[in-house]
Amino acid sequence: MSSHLDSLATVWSNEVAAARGRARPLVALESTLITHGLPWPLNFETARNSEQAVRAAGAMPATVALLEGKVCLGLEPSDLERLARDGNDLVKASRRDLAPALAQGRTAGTTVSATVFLAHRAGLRIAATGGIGGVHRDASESFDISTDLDELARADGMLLVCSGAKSILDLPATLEAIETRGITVVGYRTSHFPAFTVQSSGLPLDWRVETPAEAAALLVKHHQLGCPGAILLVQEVAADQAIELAEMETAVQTALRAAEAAGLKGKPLTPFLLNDIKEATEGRSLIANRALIEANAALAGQVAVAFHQATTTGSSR
Ligand code: PSU
Ligand code: MN
Repeated sequence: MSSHLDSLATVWSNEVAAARGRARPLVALESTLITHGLPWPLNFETARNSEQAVRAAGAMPATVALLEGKVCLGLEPSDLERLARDGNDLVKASRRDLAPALAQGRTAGTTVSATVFLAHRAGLRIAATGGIGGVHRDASESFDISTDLDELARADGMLLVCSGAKSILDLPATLEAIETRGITVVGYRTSHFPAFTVQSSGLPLDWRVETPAEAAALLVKHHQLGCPGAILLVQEVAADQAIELAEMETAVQTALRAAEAAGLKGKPLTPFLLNDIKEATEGRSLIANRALIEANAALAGQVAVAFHQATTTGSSR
């Protein structure tokens, strides 16, 4: 007898369903950066270019979002456009928001925590975003630590490509919190933890790889061992788009003061700070943000293809 608690169906786009049927490599793309991270129309262009970058690498992009109470993996272009246009009016759904948002038929951008959870549940293993959330600078008082970190610690066998964590955060504390949770961090052609739109935080990493195949080989071992949690594969924003550390620090300080004056806390804080920094850098933070998101999608596509090859030819042992 079928129960009312049978697990919830995922709605796949036609293309993603077909790719899945043929066991092609898939990449989950996060969607809060579309709804709450970037303004229209840059968000739409970035989302489309990211999908294109995954395709160019030979993999299939599956942008993850909630549409009118349904879990969607892979969006039709018109749905992607709607998410981008309606942006801030939509829900910013972290993993804990999923059940209420679905029960109430809502449309939402999914954060890293929700995206990784939904992708993992659907059997995807590679995902991409811009920069993860982490430990906020006032966390010792506010307790504001992004749930991204806990979800990454739970998403067994996932690999998330990102440019480290956002520069608005306390990055040394964020790296410590990542270490405490046992999340593996690997630099892609870098030996330092990137700081989102700033190339380097200056914080050293223990591990680095030079090629997508090396990243895939590491993920294979992670699977073979049955290691819990996700691997973070981090790469720097391109040099010609990067913001200098000193300039970003000034912008972050100003943004933090503005947020405090406005009494902002919790969910709207990160979008508020990103927007304030955009103004302080005269839009250059947006150009950097876009560049790193697209580059991370491209790398995720390459790693997905390499992982697919490693796991289907058995050449990994
Ligand atoms: N990367 C970006 N822009 C973003 C985000 C990532 O380039 O807006 C989003 C992700 O969805 C991430 C979220 O999960 O920011 C973190 O939000 P918070 O600090 O509220 O946990
Ligand atoms: Mn938070």
